[in-house]
Amino acid sequence: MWAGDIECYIKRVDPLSNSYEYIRAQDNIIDIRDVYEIAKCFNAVISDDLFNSACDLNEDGVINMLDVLIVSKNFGKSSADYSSELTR
Ligand SMILES: [Ca+2]
Ligand SMILES: [Ca+2]
Repeated sequence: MWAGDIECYIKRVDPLSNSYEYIRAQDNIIDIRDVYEIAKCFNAVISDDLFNSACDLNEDGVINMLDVLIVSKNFGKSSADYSSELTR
């Protein structure tokens, strides 16, 4: 998947029972939910309880603007965009 698709809570609907649950997963699209995951642990360093390694996209041990930039670079992309990128 594109860098920036962070594991977050997504709604999974069961059409048979018409019920839903929230599961923690990557949804294969870079959107506002991925930005939100970074916002929740913004400025955290690797020794902090708040630190989420999934949000440290450049793996430098701190969640900051550099990680946000990686998300913004791929913002709006989904797995369906792979083929169009490859043919450019
Ligand atoms: Ca996502
Ligand atoms: Ca980082």
